[in-house]
Amino acid sequence: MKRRSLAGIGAGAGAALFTLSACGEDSGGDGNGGGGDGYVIGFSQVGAESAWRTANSKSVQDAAAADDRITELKFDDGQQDQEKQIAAVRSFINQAVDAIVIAPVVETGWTDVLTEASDAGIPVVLADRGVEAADEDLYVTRLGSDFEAEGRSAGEWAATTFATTPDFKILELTGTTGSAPANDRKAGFFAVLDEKGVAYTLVDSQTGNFTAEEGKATMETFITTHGLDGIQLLYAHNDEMGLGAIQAIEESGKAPGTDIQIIIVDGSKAGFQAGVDGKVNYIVECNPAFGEQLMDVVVDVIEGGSPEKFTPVEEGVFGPDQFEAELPNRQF
Ligand code: GYE
Repeated sequence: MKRRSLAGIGAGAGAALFTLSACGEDSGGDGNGGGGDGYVIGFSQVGAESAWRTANSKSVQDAAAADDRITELKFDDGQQDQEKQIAAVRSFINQAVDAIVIAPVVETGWTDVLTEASDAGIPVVLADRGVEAADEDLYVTRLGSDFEAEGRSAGEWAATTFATTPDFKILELTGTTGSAPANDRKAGFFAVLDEKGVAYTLVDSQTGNFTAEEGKATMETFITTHGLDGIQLLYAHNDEMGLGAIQAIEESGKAPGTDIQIIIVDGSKAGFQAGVDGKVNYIVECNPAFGEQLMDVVVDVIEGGSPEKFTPVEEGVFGPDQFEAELPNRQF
């Protein structure tokens, strides 16, 4: 493994003291985990809960394998369990990796382990999800989506679509409780409705933990509790929960996309197919394919760079008239 000369945390003084010999001879190692002399990175991933996540893991692993600057990416699947993620990060610290990448399942509860990484002089880069603002000094940068902007895009479409439906009724399937995308997709969505002065009622909002199974189960509870008559919109924070809910709606005898309109976030192949089938009405894209960009950020940080605190990945939005043309372009 390549050794950093000093316990810098990427930016600032540690960066300035990084010695050239550490990278001069080493860059251009054989990569691919083949025992070369490049960097060793630990990556604590959230889990494998969605097509988005699987595509994201593949993007990061493929990018690391193809990158001559990286000798090894130690990959740990946290199975949506913060304790498992913390244990993985501690193990990376013990192995004295060159940098740690974390996709934190929830926003809170990271202070101790981030402090341990900082004390060990190992820079931490957040990928995808963020942590609470109080811990901002304990990581170098976050590369991922602007989840609030995603929520705002969904809110813009809802405000326009239901502009002339007085007091329209909403059901919300939220992502993992306490996760950055669940918090921010909700906040952005309702901020837009409130700013625009649209009259709505949030009939119910419960988590589906970003999975199809839990999305379906929560939708079944919504249907039992409230029925679907008079409800105009389901806002699902990801594709899987939306797809699970579609099943529950169909099993109850209603037509998803028609009897109740549906917004999903991610834009997987399956999500777009549901759009082409008329079961989804609006898709907010969330882009998981940032592996190469992540490798550049991580190497930059190891070598003492001080990137912006947040780098957003590019994403778009899609309405019904774009679903069919876009489906073949989807990568996950
Ligand atoms: O939208 C969802 C996944 O954190 C952006 O996590 C990610 C979200 C994504 O489970 O499908």
